[in-house]
Amino acid sequence: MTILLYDLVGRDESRPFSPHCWKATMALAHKGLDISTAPTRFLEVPTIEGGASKTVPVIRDGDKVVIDSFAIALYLDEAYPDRPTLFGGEGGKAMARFIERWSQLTIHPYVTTAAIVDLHTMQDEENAAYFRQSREQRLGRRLEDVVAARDAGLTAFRASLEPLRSMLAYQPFIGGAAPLFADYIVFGALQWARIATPYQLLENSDVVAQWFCRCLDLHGGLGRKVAAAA
Ligand SMILES: N[C@@H](CCC(=O)N[C@@H](CS)C(=O)NCC(=O)O)C(=O)O
Repeated sequence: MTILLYDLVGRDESRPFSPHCWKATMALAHKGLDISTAPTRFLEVPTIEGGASKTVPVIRDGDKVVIDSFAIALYLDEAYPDRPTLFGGEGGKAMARFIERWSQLTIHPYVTTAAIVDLHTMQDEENAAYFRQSREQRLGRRLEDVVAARDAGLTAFRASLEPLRSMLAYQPFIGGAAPLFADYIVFGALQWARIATPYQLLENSDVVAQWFCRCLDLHGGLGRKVAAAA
């Protein structure tokens, strides 16, 4: 059976950009499950599945609707135990939660700083107005004032990735020899940046950039199906 993924898009349906939806996309591919996607714009999110969620990703698998990227990965491992694991067991689930919090609190704020104006530009008129209003309220500043800080923050952002960078001296993926959901969590954050903005967050020589390229190659180059922002 095909699993339906509600995937966040802007004006261009072929450029899904949400970090959390990318986590779900990679998790579904890791499991080798067939999917169809429902391109969803910000203002459509509250209407999907009868108003089941305020955010995407949301999946429908037969009768089952699952909300939240982490919950989706947990569900997929439980519902499809014969497919490749996303967590490698209970300890893996707990540690993936640490990676999720680290990514959300360390990587997401800087991607927001770097890409917020480009993310606004990706939306159609109605959704751009919603995006500006909701984000300016959340951030307490105009989008243009947020992005003005990106050059000043770049060195500190790159330094903040040192735990990941130094780990990559031991193993090619966060999951070890092969990727797990923890890899897709961090991948989602950097893929969000890659699709939204041409601003270069990582130097090409950075081992984190090399790990990210390995993730782009996974599952038949799924991540590369959307070109980097130019
Ligand atoms: N914890 C949730 C977060 C999902 C989330 O924040 N999704 C954003 C898109 S990246 C969203 O749907 N936002 C709706 C809005 O801002 O109106 C998850 O991991 O799925």
